[in-house]
Amino acid sequence: MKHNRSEPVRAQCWPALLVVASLAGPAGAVVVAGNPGQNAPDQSTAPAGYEDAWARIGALGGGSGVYLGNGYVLSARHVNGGNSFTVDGYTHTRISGTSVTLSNPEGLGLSAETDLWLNRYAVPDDSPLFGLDIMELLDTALAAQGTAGVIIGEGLGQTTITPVNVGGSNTGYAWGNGEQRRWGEVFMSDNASFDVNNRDVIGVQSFSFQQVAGRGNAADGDSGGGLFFMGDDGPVLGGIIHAVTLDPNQNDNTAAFGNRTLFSDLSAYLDQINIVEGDLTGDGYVGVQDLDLVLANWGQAVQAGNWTLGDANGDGLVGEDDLNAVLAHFGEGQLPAPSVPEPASLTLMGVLGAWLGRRRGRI
Ligand SMILES: [Ca+2]
Ligand SMILES: [Ca+2]
Repeated sequence: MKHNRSEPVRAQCWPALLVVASLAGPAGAVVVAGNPGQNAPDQSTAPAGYEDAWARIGALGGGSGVYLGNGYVLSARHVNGGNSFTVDGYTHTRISGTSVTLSNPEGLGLSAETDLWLNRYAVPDDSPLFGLDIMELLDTALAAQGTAGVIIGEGLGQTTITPVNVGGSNTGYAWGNGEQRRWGEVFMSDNASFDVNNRDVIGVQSFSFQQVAGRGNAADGDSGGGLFFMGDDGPVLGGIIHAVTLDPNQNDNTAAFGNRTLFSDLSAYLDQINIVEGDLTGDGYVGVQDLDLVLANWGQAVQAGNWTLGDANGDGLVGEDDLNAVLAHFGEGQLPAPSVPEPASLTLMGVLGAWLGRRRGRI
């Protein structure tokens, strides 16, 4: 899939405001603003048109996650945990050995790992996620999105629905209790790279949290939640929530007007995420085994969304669309580790590299 990516720009001039470590604390859902003199809207049901995005958000570790399809959930690495992914009270169990921390592109001076995390979960046919197709990803840079986006996270709500003084000269909202899914409207600002626990993220920040009804900002526990935009065929996922900025005098556990939310720009990581479309076997690699699954069930009507029977797109039929899903990403992902022996010398490494090059091209 084609994508454009701007060079990362360091978050500038607000290191004192940049709070990233605090997100390991208690969970909190998106904080929503109201107009002056008015209560904040509830926004704990799906926004119109974004029902498909809403249905994919759940609780994962100390934060949130977005279901991408084929059992895969994308989240922020720093939320940790992740043995389960819970949506609408339904708990999905992680499949052993399917946890992958995504990498940054080489040559940009960034850390090897980024704060993005793919885990794969069993999705039985009584799960609310069963049969959902592959989430469409935005393939252009986030900063180019001048239009409103929607953030959705799962955690604790805000204690007040009217603004309170949360420190300094700012007003905003105090975080509260009561786990729920919530959404808020955001607008994108400049490209910015930031780091969370020393993992660099190519990303962007929102600038839009003001006293305007419906505007949202992330809170503790929203890390790993999604940033969505409206595409031609429904919502598309553009980023993941990682961190927020805080003002120096701001009280703990609050969201103040002017705070920002920091997102990864998934267009920089598309080639690592797109494997979820064609990796039917769940080994993090799209290859001949996945092709075999489609061919073995070719033309069959199967349980809709059962990727283990070759139905990658969840329409209940194994056919051309599923084949195309595999071929479009053939060779992407990381080859399963056991097939790569440890090289004993540089010479052997060169020989091995040549062999691997052929091998990658062939399967
Ligand atoms: Ca595979
Ligand atoms: Ca299909």
